[in-house]
Amino acid sequence: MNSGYDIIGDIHGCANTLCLLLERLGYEERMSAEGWPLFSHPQGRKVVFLGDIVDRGPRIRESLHVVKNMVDAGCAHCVMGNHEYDALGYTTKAPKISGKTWVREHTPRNNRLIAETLNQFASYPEEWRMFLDWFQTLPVFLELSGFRAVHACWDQQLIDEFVTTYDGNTVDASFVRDSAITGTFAARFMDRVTRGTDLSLPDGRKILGRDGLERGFFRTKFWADSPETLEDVVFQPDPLPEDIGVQTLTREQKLALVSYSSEQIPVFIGHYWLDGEPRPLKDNLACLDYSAVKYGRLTCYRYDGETVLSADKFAWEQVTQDPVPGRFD
Ligand SMILES: [Mn+2]
Repeated sequence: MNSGYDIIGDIHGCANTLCLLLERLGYEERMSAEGWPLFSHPQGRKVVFLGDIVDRGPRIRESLHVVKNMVDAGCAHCVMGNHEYDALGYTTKAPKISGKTWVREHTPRNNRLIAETLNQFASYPEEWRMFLDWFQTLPVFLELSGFRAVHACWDQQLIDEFVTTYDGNTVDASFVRDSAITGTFAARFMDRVTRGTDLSLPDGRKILGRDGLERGFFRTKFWADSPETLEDVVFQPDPLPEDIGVQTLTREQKLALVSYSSEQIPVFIGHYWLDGEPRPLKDNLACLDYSAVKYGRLTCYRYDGETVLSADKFAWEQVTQDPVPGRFD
């Protein structure tokens, strides 16, 4: 008897924190045959992981084992994050016509982003291969009873188009290969659901992100109600320069935005590096990425069928610089 879902945001290798959070939520641990912990809930609650298990953090391999064990045992679902998609792309040869060698090119920037993951798997190549095969099976969007989950953006139009053409919610290897070709449906779809929407900065301007990367675009909300200015749609830790924020959205920009109206069932997303006290962003939308790997909070929403989300249903584990009573050393 399933009695609700605990939806958990981006883990990025914070495996000790993940175990603490699962315990806080009442999950009980036993050992699986392979010696990795398997968490399950005595009342049959299940977890929905919002993707981005890998990259950046200290215990990526351990995080993957904990998450996959739960999924394999039927105790959790996990949707694909942009970092799992990137790992697939990084290890998949691109079609010739794309002009690329790999679906995700091995540029210095991309190399740096995946380095931590490859490092931690350096002595376990067959395990890494196994997890890559597993990433390929992850749903890219998920609709369960009463709510939806996706890593970055629920774009109903693209999702409908996907379901009509491909039937289901997973992508196969050839879809990933096609996504290397600019302008294909596969490219637009993967980018939209795992990375969300963005707009270019006007006049070729660039801003330096908190993560040290320079970008010519900014992330936007897909749930803004009747936005008028760039400031109304920006959604990222780095604010827009003031003179840009006040600019009015053009017709093209408005058309490019995706909307998620208040009448729709609740949707949960990760991806956006929020900070501060977790709370719903709208009655029917919550982001559960509170920057755990940057000493933020590994965050969960305890969902029990409600149509209006509530601030008191968040739970989290604060990540500190002090070593946690670790399961994994
Ligand atoms: Mn992330």
